[in-house]
Amino acid sequence: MKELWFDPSQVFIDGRWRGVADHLPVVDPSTGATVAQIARGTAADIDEAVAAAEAALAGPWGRMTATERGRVLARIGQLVTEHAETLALIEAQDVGKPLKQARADAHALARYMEFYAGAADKVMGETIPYLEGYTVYTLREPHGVTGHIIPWNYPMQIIGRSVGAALTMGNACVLKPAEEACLTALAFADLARQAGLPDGALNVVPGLGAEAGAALSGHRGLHHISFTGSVPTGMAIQAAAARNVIPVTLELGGKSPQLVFDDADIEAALPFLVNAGIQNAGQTCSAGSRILVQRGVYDRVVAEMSARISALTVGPALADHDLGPMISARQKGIVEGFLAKAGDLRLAARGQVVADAPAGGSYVAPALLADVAPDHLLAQQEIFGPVQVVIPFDTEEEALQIANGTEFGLVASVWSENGARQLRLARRLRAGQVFLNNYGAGGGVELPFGGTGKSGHGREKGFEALYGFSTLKTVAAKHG
Ligand code: TXE
Repeated sequence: MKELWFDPSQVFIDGRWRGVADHLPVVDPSTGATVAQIARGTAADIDEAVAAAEAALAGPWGRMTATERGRVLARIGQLVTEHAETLALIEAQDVGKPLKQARADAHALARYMEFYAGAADKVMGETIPYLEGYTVYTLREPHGVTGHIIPWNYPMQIIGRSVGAALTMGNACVLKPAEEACLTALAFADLARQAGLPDGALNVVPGLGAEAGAALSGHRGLHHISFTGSVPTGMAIQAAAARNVIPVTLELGGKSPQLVFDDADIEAALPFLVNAGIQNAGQTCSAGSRILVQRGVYDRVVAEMSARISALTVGPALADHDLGPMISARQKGIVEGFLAKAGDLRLAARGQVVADAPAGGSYVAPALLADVAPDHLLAQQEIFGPVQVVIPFDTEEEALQIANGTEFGLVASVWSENGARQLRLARRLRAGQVFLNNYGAGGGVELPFGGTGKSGHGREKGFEALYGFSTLKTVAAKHG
């Protein structure tokens, strides 16, 4: 891959690149071709990375003031901005994202650095009124060594919100990116090195989940672990963390509902009803993939969504179609498996894979399924593909029951011009984020993000992440 300026087959530990014995292929999902090699990191590599992180905390990184850390983050953000186009080209080939989405991710990564650079010296403790003769105050301190296990769907965004916040608070990070998509994690590490991030503050060890991932999540040298990915792997990571009694942030899946009422501005809602489910070919944890529509506008919404979805094209990432391929043949198989279980559900629309799409690519045409019962498998489980389901409802109470009727609780949206209804539902919807007359709020890095139920716990993004990536110390001074 000509955009790579570093050797991606290495691990990045203690500020240096180093070769390894075994490698894994980097497959371009648009073509199925192997385009590079990455390291198959081992438990020994993870040991070395954790030791480097521990040493960084005792060295220049651990001694930096919050202001100095902010300056380093600002320089990283500047370099990310300067390399944004290169990063986007790398990500498009590695993940199969249409180039415009990969560009948006690169800019989001820069924006995370910018936000956290500014926040670094604005995280404060408090003084607490106490007994006569005491002064009591709190300090926000880093956990220490933080582990970051991330998935393949939004590597740059997730590095920004997780590693960015951890570094802001002065933690030293060990990052295990997903085996399907490691390249921008490695590129980020090199940009951080160029920006002057002290050695060992960020270490990146690619590898398999069962090998490098398990070695990291169970490592006794970790003080916190943050994971984004599937529910079963999240459960394994929480169990591993429990054995070491360390805090965990889990950002797992979702089946996020969008509630469309008869009084909604349908024209305004339509792009969000379509895009929230097909963005990144539906491989988005916060995908608004359950569309609940009140009967009065049901036929219109299904017809207009169908028209838009039928017009969508799917093709190679660099050709910048509406959708790229799925990340892998395996993920394509998972989505096709769900579609095979659609049974006699009404297929209201299907998009098109372009005729000249390479035969080896993992392409799935987007689908709209209508008249779906709320308890149907496809309305309950995360498909992680470009499949939107539409469910009719009559009353607000019924809509709420359906919306809250899965094991997830990540995001929800309400489309209605009735302000009282918006506020009522914002209170009662079971979700970590609720959007009123929008979906996703432009991906704002400032907005705390995370779920309830099987969607996980803990919050990333915004200031809330800085509290999660730090621990609170209470100091009580008795002075007579
Ligand atoms: O996820 P995993 P996979 C969902 C989505 C998808 C399914 C499977 O439904 O179809 O998960 O995807 C690492 N110990 N999401 O298999 O296994 C792994 O190496 C430690 C939703 O890719 O969760 C990778 O770095 N680590 C999701 C990361 O975990 C382990 C995003 C994610 O892989 C490990 C991705 C182990 N035992 C998939 N096993 C979202 N919420 O955005 C794996 N890993």
